[in-house]
Formats: sequence, C-alpha cells, structure tokens
Amino acid sequence: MKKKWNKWIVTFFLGVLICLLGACANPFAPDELLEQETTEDPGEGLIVVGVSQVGSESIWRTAHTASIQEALTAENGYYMIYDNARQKQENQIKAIRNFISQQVDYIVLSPITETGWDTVLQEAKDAGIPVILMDRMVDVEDESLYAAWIGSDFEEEGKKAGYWLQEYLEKKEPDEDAVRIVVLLGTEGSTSVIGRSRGFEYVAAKNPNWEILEQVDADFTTAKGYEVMKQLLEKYPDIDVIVSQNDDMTFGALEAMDEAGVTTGKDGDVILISFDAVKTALEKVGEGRINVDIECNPLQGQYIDMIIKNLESGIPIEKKYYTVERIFTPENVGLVLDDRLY
Ligand code: GYE
Repeated sequence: MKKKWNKWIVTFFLGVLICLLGACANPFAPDELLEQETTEDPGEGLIVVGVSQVGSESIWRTAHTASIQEALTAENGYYMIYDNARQKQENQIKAIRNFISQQVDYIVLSPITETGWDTVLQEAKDAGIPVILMDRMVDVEDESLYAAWIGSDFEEEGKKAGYWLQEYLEKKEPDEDAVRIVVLLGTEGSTSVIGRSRGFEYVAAKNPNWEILEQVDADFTTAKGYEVMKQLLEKYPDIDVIVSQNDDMTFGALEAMDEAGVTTGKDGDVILISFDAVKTALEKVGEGRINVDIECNPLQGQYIDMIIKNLESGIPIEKKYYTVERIFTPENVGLVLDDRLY
C-alpha cells in the first residue's frame, strides 16, 4: 500500500515538473492564448508586440491585418502576438489583459468602438506598456493613455462624399427637386461611422433639398447590407441616392437592387456612393455601377513599424498620423485598378 502511494507521489511531481518545463520553454503561449496567432518564438532582442484587431468583417479589414502582419515580422525585429476579437469589445479587453500579463513591449489596438477603454488602457499604462491605436479612435478622459494613433480622417471622407454628390447633382439636375437619400451605416459607435456620418451630414445641411430618409445600421458586412437594402427598397420606392459606408455593404446592397430590378451608377436609377475603394469595388466603379468610391487606406503597417522604431530610439513621434486618400469615379479609376492589391 505504502509503495503504491509513493509511486503516485512521484508521478504527481513528475507531472508538475513537466508542466513547469513546458511553461518555461514558451512563456508567450499559455493555454488560454492558443486562439492567438504568433510569429516565431521571441528571440533575443525582438520587440514583442500584442496586436488586437477588431475582426475580419470586411475586405478592408483583411488588407489592414495583412499590412500589420507584413510589417511586424521577425526579420523586421518583431515578435507579434495577434488576436482577432471577432467584433466584440469584451474580446479586445481580454486580449489586452493577456498582453499585459505577458509583459509585451507594445500593444497595438484597433478599437471597435470609441467608448469603454479608460480602465483597460489605464492598466496598460500602469504596466508601462505603450499603446498605439490604429484605424479607429478611443474616447478617453486622459489622452496619455495612448502613445499615438494612425488612421483616416473619416470626417473628411464623409465630406468628400457630400461634396462629390453636390457637384454631381448640380451638373445633372440643376433644378431644386428633393433628393431622397438612404444611408447604410457601419458598426455603431465606431470612429469610421461617427466621422463619415458627421462629414456627410455637414454637406447635407448646406443642401436644403436633400432629404435623408433613413440611416440604418448594417454593421459593415455584405449580409447585413443586403438585408437592410432589401427592406429599404420595400419601404421607399423612390430612393435617389444610396450612401453605403463601406464596400462590403455596397456589394450586399447591389445584390438586393439587382433582385428588385433597380439599376445604379452612371446611367442607373439610383446614385450609389461607397467607401473603402477595394479592388472589387473599383472594378464596379469602372463598370459604371458605383458612381464614386471614397478611398480609405488600410495600409497602416509601415506607420506602426515607424512609430515603434522611433519610440525605441527615443525619437519624438506625433500624436496622430493620417493616411493619404483619394476618391475614384469612372473617369479616374483606370489609374489605380491594375495596381490595387486588395
Ligand atoms: O471602412 C470598413 C471596416 O474602420 C476604416 O471598418 C474602418 C472600417 C472600414 O470594416 O470596411
């Protein structure tokens, strides 16, 4: 009996030893992080960066993620821990807490919505880990909770859409007939939606004959874009303009309109304005099915690399960096179509 007991004790301690050795061999991959993707093992001198991405809701997002992953490689001096939050803020907060407990050198965050970040970013600050924001912004009391932000001037994008429409209508139908507009909105509370809506509404307010019939949340996805557009077409038989806050929703809307026999674009029944300017959408601009696509630049990886390298060398950085963006119509889309990689 005693012998058997001893055997159990030895087995138990051997088990504990094996577990401990496993943990020591790879301190950056505890069990609960198996969902996260990492580059190679952190070697000597690599900068460890935890990246919290919103999700993979759109083509833009896929290009954005690829850009970050291409910049934060081992050859470039990084060990990256990537987490996909699948469109949930609670997952992002959990990922950030994991990064903090792993004592990463930097946290890179694309926040799904603007609010709700004060506590967790304070925790990162207390742990001495700089946070770099990308794409969307956070609305926090204390701006020192993040080191820098790189993204688009979303309000400007919204204004570009508005001014394009204003000019187009002036040329097309100079009379003051009512212009009936519907808007497909992206994820509620996100900086891209807040900015694009504000910018477009600013121009709309200067055009008293523009009537925004309804603005509906379609969460930046093709499936919701289709669903929402179908309902809007049933409700309003007389839509003049659709403003779709990203290309993926536009694809869904186009499907719904095809089914309903409504044409869009240059010579169509409805004017279609889209955002992002990914390759498949630019092709539709070329075909004349989308009137204008307001570019949003997802290639932010090199900025993140530059910000981190500057911080590492003590070179002062800016608080905000803006990407360069254009607008595309059937007239100029040919200039970029062949070179568009995403
Ligand atoms: O326009 C959309 C995406 O925040 C700029 O999020 C980003 C937006 C982008 O899913 O396609």
